[in-house]
Amino acid sequence: MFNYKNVNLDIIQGDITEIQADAIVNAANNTLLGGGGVDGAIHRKGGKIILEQCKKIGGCPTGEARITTAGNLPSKYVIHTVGPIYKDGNSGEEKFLYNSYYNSLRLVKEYNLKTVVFPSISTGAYKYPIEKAVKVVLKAIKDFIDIENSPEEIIFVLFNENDYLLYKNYFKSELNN
Ligand code: AR6
Repeated sequence: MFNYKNVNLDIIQGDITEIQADAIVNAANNTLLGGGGVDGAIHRKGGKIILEQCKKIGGCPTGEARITTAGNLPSKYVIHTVGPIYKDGNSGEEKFLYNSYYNSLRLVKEYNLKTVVFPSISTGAYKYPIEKAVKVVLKAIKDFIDIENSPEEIIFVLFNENDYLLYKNYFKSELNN
């Protein structure tokens, strides 16, 4: 467990659909109509109410975020954000990824939520190199905490052991605790 200012930062290895929190974040696509990876798992386990709400929302631009119920999942809400597809690193990917985390946290605050769980957005099907992504992630959440002093806890869930260890090592090297 790490912390930055008053916010607890946890890094765990596992399946995001099994975690109980106020909100889990979905690595969605612009249609918000589902897909593979985290998105597939969330819609499968959450049930069709999530898809129904996503249809009403009608899509989401890259870097933005939208919120729905979590249906049958143990959390209360799903925040759907769309990370960038990684091309060459010079196509605005960093800013889009930063915005995905930052705008998700804005919704967490707007809904008065205390705990939120993030997967590693864009580092699967969207091919963002995770060693680059983790730097953007920590920058975005620190900037948000600096300004908003919220939420109480942010959990990062990594699916495989290499990603988990990479996150842990990076957070350890950047945060003095
Ligand atoms: N729990 C936690 N992490 C997971 C899970 C899970 N159940 N399943 C996969 N991961 P991805 P993206 C990890 O591809 O790169 C979808 O089709 C995975 O190992 O889910 O943002 C959408 O509809 C990887 O490290 O998201 C979009 O079209 C990370 O989650 C597209 O994929 C993200 O992988 C979005 O691609």
